[in-house]
Amino acid sequence: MSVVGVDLGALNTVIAVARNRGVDVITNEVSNRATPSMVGFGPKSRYLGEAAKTQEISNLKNTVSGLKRLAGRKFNEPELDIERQFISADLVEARGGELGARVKYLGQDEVFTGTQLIAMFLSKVRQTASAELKLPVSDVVVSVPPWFTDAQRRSIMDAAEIAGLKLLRLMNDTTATALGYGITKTDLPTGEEKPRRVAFIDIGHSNYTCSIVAFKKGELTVLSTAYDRHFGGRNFDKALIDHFAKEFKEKYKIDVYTNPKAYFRVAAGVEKLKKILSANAQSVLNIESVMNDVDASSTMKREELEELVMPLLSRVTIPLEQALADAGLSKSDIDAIELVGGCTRVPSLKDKIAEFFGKPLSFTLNQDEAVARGCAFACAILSPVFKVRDFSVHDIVSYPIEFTWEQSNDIPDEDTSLTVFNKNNAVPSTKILTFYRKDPFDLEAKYAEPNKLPGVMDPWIGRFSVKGVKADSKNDFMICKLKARVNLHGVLNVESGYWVEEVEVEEEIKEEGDAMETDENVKPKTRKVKKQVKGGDLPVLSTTATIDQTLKNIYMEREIEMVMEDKLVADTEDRKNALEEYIYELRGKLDDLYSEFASGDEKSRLRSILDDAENWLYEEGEDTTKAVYVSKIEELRSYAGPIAQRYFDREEEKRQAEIAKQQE
Ligand code: ATP
Ligand code: K
Ligand code: MG
Repeated sequence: MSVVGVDLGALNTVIAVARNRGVDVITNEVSNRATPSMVGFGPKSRYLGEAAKTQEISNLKNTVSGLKRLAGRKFNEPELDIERQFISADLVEARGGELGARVKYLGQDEVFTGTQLIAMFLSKVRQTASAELKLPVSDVVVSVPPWFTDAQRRSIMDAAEIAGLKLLRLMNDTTATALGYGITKTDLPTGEEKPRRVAFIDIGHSNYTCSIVAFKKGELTVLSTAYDRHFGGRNFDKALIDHFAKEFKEKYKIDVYTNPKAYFRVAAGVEKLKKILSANAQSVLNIESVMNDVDASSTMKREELEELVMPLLSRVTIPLEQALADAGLSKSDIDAIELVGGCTRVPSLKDKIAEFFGKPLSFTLNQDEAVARGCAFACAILSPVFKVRDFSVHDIVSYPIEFTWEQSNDIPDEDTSLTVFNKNNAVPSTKILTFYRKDPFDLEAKYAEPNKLPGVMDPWIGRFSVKGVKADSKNDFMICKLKARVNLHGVLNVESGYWVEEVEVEEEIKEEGDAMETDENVKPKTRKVKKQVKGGDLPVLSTTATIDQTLKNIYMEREIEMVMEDKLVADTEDRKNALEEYIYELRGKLDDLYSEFASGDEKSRLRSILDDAENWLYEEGEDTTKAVYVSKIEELRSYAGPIAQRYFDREEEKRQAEIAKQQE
């Protein structure tokens, strides 16, 4: 069994595996250590990961990037207009008001939900990992931003299931980074020593997170997490695109906003420019024939870039201040500041963060791979097949969770809501809720402070119907206990319910000081106390953002079907290439290896058969089925057969002669 960690980034996804000697990042089919987080659709198959990136510019409308930003979103959320600036496919309303993308797939318009699109990508991740490991892959830990809500987390969980993965844990990005940091350190404080407090800062393509984490030997505790959900490399890119679009309008009289292809070429160009400006004071932007046959070019100095992103740079310290305040710490309490994420290579960001803390920054972790590595460690800890030093991870709840219910007619002064998990409550965490009821009842869970959620969102988390509740024989209330748990994934469930009875029991009174006395003639003193003993279970029916199983099964079958379609297209392409290769190979052999075994007539006949086959391949045979290519190869083989046989017979003769000679 394999142990895999996945950093599902807005731009790039990194896959790490735990092996006996440690954690390694694996490479994909084109030997890259990160795979573009995107999916594309074509007339015959899907394009996943690298393939999606390759055809992106020629297939913008049918390519969906920034996948994780779609997780668990509703179509009517106003903030999605921000995502639309970065995603070229049409974002539309899908089943049940969910956000989806409309694409042309197999010649037809189709809407896939965000969850389905993420599932397609995770399915590719599974294939990449199992190709590399030469093992089926199922157990994974996947990272998410800590600000993900219950619905967003459930979307990733459903997507993983649709993709055929067993998700052992959804892990917050910075917590994964912290785990990777802590588990490899041998000098963490022990016992009464003051814990080591580290600020982990991750600035990626789309978002910025700062977590303050306390380490002791064998454990980490997240003290606080603060974030800016719209702060990352893509915001730098956008500022640059806007700048050059304006410049090109004046200089070349072209408007790249009106031409999606031109826009995306500028986008690709400025990302490169931005990276160069992290290491150089100045650079050039050259885009050949960007539109209307204009070759656009320009230059930029690092200071100009910094000027353009001033609105962003001025926000850099906000999450840092927030994280310190939530942790109740001051800058001087922080022992180290660890930076990860591609965007932390930007010098002005580094400077501002270092200036804020008044101390040098650390880059001891691999900036691009730390999250995936942390996830792989988490997977190893949770996997039964792997032995790894145990390391406890205490994470926190990002938004307060409240339960509400209808007032019982029998209890007029009962409250009807309770905040059960506060912000910064530990994760995982279980709380027992007690209700006095004579009838079945419903609970509803929601986020208590909707204005703190990532954008304008429905704060609803779930509805839990408690069944089997009734009054007892004396028409007294049933005492109902419900187990509410924020689990390892950071999602809320009412995991079980039961009712209890109050019974009177005799309890021994332990008097102080007499623990050592054993006078058998003195009866121990007792008193009567009320105790609650479990009576029986109460079934709980949950409705949450998780897709219901019937629909999930449909999605799963569909995903398998699409994987088969993709595979068939890939196999067909493979056989077509094999046919082409065979034609060239046979031609070559006719000139050398087989030359003395065929008559002039035979050769010219076979050559003309090969020419016909080649012409066929570029005409009717350009686009046909796998079976046709396979039979074409067989056909050519049969023509070449007699010649090849003569060659092999001669080779065999030679071999026998050799053996005979040795035995002499
Ligand atoms: P997110 O964490 O937001 O989901 P991600 O994990 O995919 O996104 P990363 O891989 O951490 O993001 O970072 C990618 C971003 O970092 C891109 O915007 C990329 O252009 C930027 N980046 C990478 N290298 C550099 C560099 N040398 N200078 C500036 N920016 C860089
Ligand atoms: K990443
Ligand atoms: Mg990231």
